[in-house]
Amino acid sequence: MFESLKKKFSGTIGKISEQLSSEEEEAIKEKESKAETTSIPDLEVGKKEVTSPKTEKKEDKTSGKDEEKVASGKEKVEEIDGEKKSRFSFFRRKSDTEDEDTEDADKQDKDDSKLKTELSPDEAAAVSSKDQESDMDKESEKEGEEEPSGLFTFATHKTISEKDIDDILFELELALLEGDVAMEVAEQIINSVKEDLVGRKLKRRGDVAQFTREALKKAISDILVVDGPNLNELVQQAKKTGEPLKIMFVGVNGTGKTTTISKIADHYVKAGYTPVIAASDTFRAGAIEQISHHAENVGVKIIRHQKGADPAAVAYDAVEHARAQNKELVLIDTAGRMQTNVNLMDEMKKIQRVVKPDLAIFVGDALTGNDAVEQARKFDEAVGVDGIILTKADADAKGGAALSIGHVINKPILFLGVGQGYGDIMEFHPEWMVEQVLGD
Ligand SMILES: Nc1nc2c(ncn2[C@@H]2O[C@H](COP(=O)(O)OP(=O)(O)OP(=O)(O)O)[C@@H](O)[C@H]2O)c(=O)[nH]1
Ligand SMILES: [Mg+2]
Repeated sequence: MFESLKKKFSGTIGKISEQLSSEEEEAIKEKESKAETTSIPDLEVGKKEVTSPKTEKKEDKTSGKDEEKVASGKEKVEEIDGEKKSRFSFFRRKSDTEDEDTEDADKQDKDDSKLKTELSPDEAAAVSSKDQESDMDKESEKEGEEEPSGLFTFATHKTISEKDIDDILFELELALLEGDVAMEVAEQIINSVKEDLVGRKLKRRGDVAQFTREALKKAISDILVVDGPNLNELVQQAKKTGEPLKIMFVGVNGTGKTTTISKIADHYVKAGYTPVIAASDTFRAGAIEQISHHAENVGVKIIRHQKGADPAAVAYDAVEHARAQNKELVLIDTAGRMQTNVNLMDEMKKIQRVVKPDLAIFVGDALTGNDAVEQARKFDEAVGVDGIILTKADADAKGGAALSIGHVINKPILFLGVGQGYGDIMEFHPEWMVEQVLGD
């Protein structure tokens, strides 16, 4: 279920991680090359002035060897001629000529400013503050503070910028649209992820993947969590009050209304209730027989009239029956109709006027993606939908409708149909869906 949606999200996590980890790797390499330079013990003290170079032993975790590292004192090498300052060149080899040193210092300055121009203002500020820090007496650094393993200080302060993730999120947006995710939903996901990620500081390896996963989780949860009725509570309440809960199921042809009603009836019979079904699809040939057959299978009473009878009258009789027999639940089947068919939409409104159902549930076929979302919109406009059941989720790899439909009409998905058997229905919980599409 929803495999393709899952692939898209995990692809995005992978791409963002890759994008940023390559920068981390570069920084690590740079640090390692610096470490190599520092492993040459002789420091030039002639022409260059290295002020109070206190050294301490620090174990090199990668090589296992001890190496000398300047831990305090002014680490900056100042040129005698006074023009250049090398910020990152902590050490100088004795054999180096002055020219080479000047060249090195020049290069370092260039690298340094290049580094800054490539950085976002936040990152540049982080580097500048590092510069200042290196000017300060390192004695003031916290003793024994552990550096995150294997990361250069720049990398530990890498801040995610919009530029880092823009292209990847744009790709995700396109992929979501192709996967039948509604435009407004795709946009909201992208904006939310961007807002969450931009400005976050990466401190250790794996942060970026974790942050991206969290940002996606939040974005998807925000989309999926929609307030709505709690069917179980409503049925319980109906039992207490003696007034049956009346639910009308609506949707276009063949989405699974009749099958779903049978599943719901079965579900509540097993939970100790006594539903009754109204065979209000008096329009399609075979519809009354079909639902009668299901009612018999799951052991519930069906109220039926002749084919062509007034669907509202059938529903009315079913409600009367439930009241008389103290049944808690009336499930009203209706004929499938295209949302564009004005007459049939009006007929549905008549049932509503006559019976005043407590809930109108839109039954949509998950496989129809965006169409299901559009249908939901139209049915909501016509009768005011209270909740959604999405069928055939078992065969739906895309997941676009499941992700979008509730958000678009601001009504929750109550159940998912996950097969053709009576037991193939599950309550829908947003956390479950988030786990489906972002779980490991
Ligand atoms: N795989 C799968 N098939 C389903 C599911 N729900 C319904 N179906 C199948 O979809 C087909 C149509 O189901 P119906 O219940 O007749 O659909 P309907 O909306 O009542 O159709 P109309 O009354 O003609 O509008 C049947 O073959 C069902 O078995 C589901 O969750 N998963
Ligand atoms: Mg039907």
